Amino acid sequence: MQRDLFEGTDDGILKLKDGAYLLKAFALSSEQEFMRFIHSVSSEAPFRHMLTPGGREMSVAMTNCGLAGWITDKRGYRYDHLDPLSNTAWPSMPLGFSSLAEKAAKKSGFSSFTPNSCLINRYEPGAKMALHQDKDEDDFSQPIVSVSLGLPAKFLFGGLKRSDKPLRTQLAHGDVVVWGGASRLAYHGIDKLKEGHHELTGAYRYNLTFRSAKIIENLK
Ligand code: MD3
Ligand code: FE
Repeated sequence: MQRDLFEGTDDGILKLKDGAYLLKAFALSSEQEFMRFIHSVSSEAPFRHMLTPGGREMSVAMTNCGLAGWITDKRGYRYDHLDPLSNTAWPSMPLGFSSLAEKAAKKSGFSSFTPNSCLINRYEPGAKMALHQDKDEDDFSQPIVSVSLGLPAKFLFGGLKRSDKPLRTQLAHGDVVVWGGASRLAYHGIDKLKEGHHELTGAYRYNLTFRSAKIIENLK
C-alpha cells in the first residue's frame, strides 16, 4: 500500500512532502457534476492540442474555464482572459468547483485560496506531461489544487531542481492534491498514460487544476 510511504494526518489527508497534501477520493462524490461540467466547458471551448514555444504539439489536450486560461503557442506560456480559438472569454467557473478546491486548500492549511482559473487536461493513452514547474502565476503563496478523474496515471513528483530524483505515486479517480508552500515550485510530470477503460470517462484521464492566476491587473 502506498499509504504507509506517506505521513498521515488526522483528517484522512496524506502529506506527500512539505506543502503537498493528498486528499484521497475527495472529489469522488462530485464525479458526475465534474463530468457534466467538463462536457459543458468543452462544448464552448473545445479541447485542443496547443503548441509549445518550441513549436511542438502537446500530447495532452487542454481547455480552460474561469477569468483566465493557461495557454501556450509559439509566443510562449501565459494566461489570457480570452480563448485564442474563439477570441471570446473562457466559460465561467461554476461556484461548486471553486468551492471544492477552496475546501481542499483549507483542509491543507491554505485558508485564503481564491482560484480564478481552471485548466482542464485530457490524456489519451500515450499522452504524457514532461517534468516542469508551474510558474506562470503571479503569487506563489497561493497553492494549486488538482483533481484527477478517470484512468489512473503515474505522477512524478520531483524537487526544486529538474535533476532532483522524482518520487513516483499514482493519482487515481477522485483524488485531490493541494500543492503549495515548499512544494509550490516543485518539478512534476505525468508518465505516458496506459490504455484502459474507466466507467465514467472511457479511454481518458482528466485533470483539473485550480489556480490563482492574478491576471486581472495585467489586463488591458
Ligand atoms: C506540483 N498537470 O496542468 S496535476 C499541469 O495531472 C499539471 O495533468 C498534471 O502538471 C496533470 O500543470 C499534474 C498535479 C500538479 C499540478 C500542479 C502542481 C502538481 C503540482 C504545481 C506545483 C507542484
Ligand atoms: Fe504542472
